[in-house]
Amino acid sequence: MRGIHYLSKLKAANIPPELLEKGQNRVIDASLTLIRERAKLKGELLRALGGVKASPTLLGVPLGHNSSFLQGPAFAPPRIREAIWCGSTNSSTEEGKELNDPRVLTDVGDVPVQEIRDCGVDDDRLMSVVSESVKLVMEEDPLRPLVLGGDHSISFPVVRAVSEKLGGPVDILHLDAHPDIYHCFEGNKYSHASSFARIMEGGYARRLLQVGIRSITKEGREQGKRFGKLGEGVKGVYISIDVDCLDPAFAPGVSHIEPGGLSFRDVLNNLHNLQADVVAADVVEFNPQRDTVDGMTGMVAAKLVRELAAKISK
Ligand SMILES: [Mn+2]
Repeated sequence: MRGIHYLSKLKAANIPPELLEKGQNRVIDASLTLIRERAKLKGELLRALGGVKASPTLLGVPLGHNSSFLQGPAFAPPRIREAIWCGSTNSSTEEGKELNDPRVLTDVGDVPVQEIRDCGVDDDRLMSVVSESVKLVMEEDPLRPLVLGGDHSISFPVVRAVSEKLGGPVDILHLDAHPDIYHCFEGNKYSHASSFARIMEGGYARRLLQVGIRSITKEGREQGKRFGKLGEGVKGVYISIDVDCLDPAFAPGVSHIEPGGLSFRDVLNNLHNLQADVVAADVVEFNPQRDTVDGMTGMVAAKLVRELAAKISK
């Protein structure tokens, strides 16, 4: 995607930088306004309905450019929504919650990642916009963010916002084939392979419990190993699910196919057995460009979101 970045190649040195900066600020303000107003409306409705303490709220972050390989996860959020509401299955979760009930699942839309980048906004600022969007959701009791990625780089700005908003670190349950704790990957500190290094060094999480890891280098092993009961003595538990934690037999539509993974039932058992206050969650790395023609991985990602919604809602 070129956008305004392309101006430098056109030698547009005569364009005043303030002109670009002011325009970028307006676009970012407009983007945040739509999320803020939708979150406000959903929060007001849920508080008027009453009897609800935690309502999972979808926030899409269609960002794929921090992938080291393919960028298809940028196209995932609309595919996941489509599969959540696909008529081939009903709207009940496995433990009997009703997704049609706005107390169980609501939505504030997507952070317009491509539109913001198209204006020449860099990643420092873009990541702040993602964090700000998550905070706008959390501003409205009882909404809790259920974030649709996107590649795994989005977990850093999301967890940062959750921790800053709650005023302390969380514990993280991280399901993935990969540890994603490279200090820097290919020179990119925001790489999808470095998100948990940024989270841990920022103090946004106390514990990181990784499940499903099967593609780990020596550096990865050395960066790991610290663990009691998840969520005790912290502000709550954050769940991050990389779809590639699953064996590719269950979820072929991912960028990094890594055989020997978890079954869908293994993942659901992990979720259902977790006894903790889940404050927010994400589902990342679904790549629709690698999915089967019938959209099988989209349905898998959607079911992960549905079951996470059941886990968060109360
Ligand atoms: Mn992964």
